[in-house]
Amino acid sequence: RYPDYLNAAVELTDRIVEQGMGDRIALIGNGRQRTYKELTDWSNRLAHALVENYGVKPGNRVLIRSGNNPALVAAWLGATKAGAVVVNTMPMLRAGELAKIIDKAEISLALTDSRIADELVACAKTSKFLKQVVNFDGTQNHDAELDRIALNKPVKFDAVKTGRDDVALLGFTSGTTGEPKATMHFHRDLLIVADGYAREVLEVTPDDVFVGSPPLAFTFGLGGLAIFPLRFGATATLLENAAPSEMVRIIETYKATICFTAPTAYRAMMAAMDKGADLSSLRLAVSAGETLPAPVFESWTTKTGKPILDGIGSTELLHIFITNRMGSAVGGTTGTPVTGYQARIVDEDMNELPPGQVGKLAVRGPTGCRYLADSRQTKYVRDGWNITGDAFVSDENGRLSFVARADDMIISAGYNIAGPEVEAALLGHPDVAECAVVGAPDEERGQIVSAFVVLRQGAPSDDLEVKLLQDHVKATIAPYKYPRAIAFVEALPKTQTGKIQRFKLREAS
Ligand code: 3SK
Repeated sequence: RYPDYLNAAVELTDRIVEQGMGDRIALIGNGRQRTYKELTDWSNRLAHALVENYGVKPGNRVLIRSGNNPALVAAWLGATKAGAVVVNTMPMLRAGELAKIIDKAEISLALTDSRIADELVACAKTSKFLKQVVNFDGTQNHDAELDRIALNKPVKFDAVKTGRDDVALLGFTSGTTGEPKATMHFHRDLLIVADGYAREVLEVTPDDVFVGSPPLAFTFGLGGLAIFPLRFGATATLLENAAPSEMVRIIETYKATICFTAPTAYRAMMAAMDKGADLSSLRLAVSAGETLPAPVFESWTTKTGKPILDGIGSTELLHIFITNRMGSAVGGTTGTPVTGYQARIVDEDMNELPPGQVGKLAVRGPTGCRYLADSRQTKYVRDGWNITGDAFVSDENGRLSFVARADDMIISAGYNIAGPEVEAALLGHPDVAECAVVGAPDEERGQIVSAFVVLRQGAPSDDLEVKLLQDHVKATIAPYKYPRAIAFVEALPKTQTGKIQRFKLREAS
């Protein structure tokens, strides 16, 4: 239902202005607000600069490096209008990690927030592909090279007439091996996730104000904090430091209505509510990236009267493809497929398993999965189905529940134990702030359940507390699942997207 030719960036800016919404606020960040008209003009000027001064041609891959700020969004839209294939990268990546992405995507031009240019400059010295590193000012307080050049360009730009199936974005995923895979997304994919999930499930309107923590370099953040608001003429608030306290401040200041973040942040926001924070403007809370423990879902629902919508997506499929919905959300479940997507629970031979049986989640839908030049395509995509690394189970009504990352199943004395189930039980104890459970090698049992626990302030970290938590788990779920080892830690290791790095804990066990 999309025309043969479309440029997604035009649909997210110029088209909104054409619809009479030019004066509405598109972006808030770094102390400034930008209307749709301003964002449209800004991205058009940048597109001129990229084509005329840096020689960008349709199909060229352009890397962007920045934290979440309006300048990143403008650069992404400008490069997309110029017909480039954009690779958004996490601001924390080091030169070695960037070099792998640059090589894989054959990137010749990189645009960077001037505050974090060094690692790219280092890459350019040795890269066989990267020839130009161009600075922009992420703070919008002073000019960097790209800003100065763009300032004198016209505000109208004839966007490159890209085909709807031309690649617009490469999403990088590092997986567990550290060897990055790039997934290709077409111009139409960027609109499908908005017209599907955001329209159908979130029912976004121009009056919505989005807030959240995921980096725009992660497609969860790009969707939730840029594509979804811009598709509907709504407002995105962007935070370079999206600590829960900052999100609370933004919600209170701008009366944000939709929040995208991970379970840990929802717990911290509930603690802020206990101290008087007013989050009543939120009409929707979305959680993904980590499975949402049922106790967090229950407490949030009790406190706010609204559910957290847990969902699962992937960089491969661009955004959320299975989700709970308002009015029917059930804690501890992930929900049902978004319209247009199909999900199956399969065994190793791709046979579909009946309800109640745990297997691997396979998904297919209009937005993926297409790896760029990667022999792993045949391993991860079979008959059009993307085999995820997640163990899931479905009930008789087709409602799907996450069981564990395939790697997070613990086999102890012949029992199959899902780490996340033990985590959910531990999180039900009031002394536990956060936890992660892994299998640790054990001579007698093969593996034992080993828990790493961050305690709430004031809880004692002694043998009695270990016994208390073990007894709590035994009283909550089948006793054989209790953690035989418990270590109290200050913090859990996490990726930049907030996922707990259980492999690091496994190494430490
Ligand atoms: O569930 C996830 O981790 C995810 C990944 C990419 C895009 C969207 C989501 C929710």
